[in-house]
Amino acid sequence: MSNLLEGKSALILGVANKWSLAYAIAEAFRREGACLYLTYQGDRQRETVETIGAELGASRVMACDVSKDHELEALTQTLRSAPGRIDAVVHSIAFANREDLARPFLETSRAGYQLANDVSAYSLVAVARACAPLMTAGGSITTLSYLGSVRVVQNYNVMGVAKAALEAAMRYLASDLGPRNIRVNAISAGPIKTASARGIKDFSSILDYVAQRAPLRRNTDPAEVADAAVFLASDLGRGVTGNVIYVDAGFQIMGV
Ligand code: IMJ
Repeated sequence: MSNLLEGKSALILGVANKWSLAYAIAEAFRREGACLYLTYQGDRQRETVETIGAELGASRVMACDVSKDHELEALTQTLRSAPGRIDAVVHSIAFANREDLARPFLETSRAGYQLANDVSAYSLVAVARACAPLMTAGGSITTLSYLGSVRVVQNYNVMGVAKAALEAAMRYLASDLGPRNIRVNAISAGPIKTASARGIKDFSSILDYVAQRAPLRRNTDPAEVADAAVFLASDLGRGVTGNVIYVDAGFQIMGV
């Protein structure tokens, strides 16, 4: 594999550190010849992502908090001046209050529900609207989801509901943007030890449970998720839109 993304410009939102799925995706996109545009959220992440961007040979690293409309408008303006055209967008962003991932879902507050849905689901709509005008040659928007959107997963709670909204938003966006030859898909990754999984109760036992039962009898590697993202962003994925692709060692198909 090489040069599948030659001549393409890719915007990747959600690199926080080297364990981020967005990082693995950025690495794979670079390997395939894409020009990278990375965003980070807030000053705390700035240095880390700038260092990562420099190591990967990213063309640009920008601040963007997807919960702020004016920051997305500024992102559009910045990208309009260079590179001018975007071919691929990767949305790898989620957030819920930690307490909402620990208590019963029944206890979710209105504010906690709204926060999770705003940052984790609505942000895809906002990002798509900000980027679509720059995707003048068509292109691909890919978001990251998780099985908790369609099954009950212990402790996933409000994030599961937000991922269900994210997957539905992905389908409506695919319908709206299809006529412009912009494809929109989700990758539903198996559980992976990223910063987003750190401190989640019993995460290691979830990893063991999945590895024992998945058809491939192992967990998911970030590089496998990244290669699926390459496929979707590349011309190989030209007929695929509105889909949730499971990159999960097959776990999702299993019943008893
Ligand atoms: C997260 C919580 C509970 C169970 C979980 C996860 N499982 C997996 C995850 C089984 C795989 C990770 N995941 C898929 C996520 O979408 C995580 C989102 C997340 C994580 C945190 C932790 C720190 C925090 N807020 C968060 N918001 C969203 O404060």
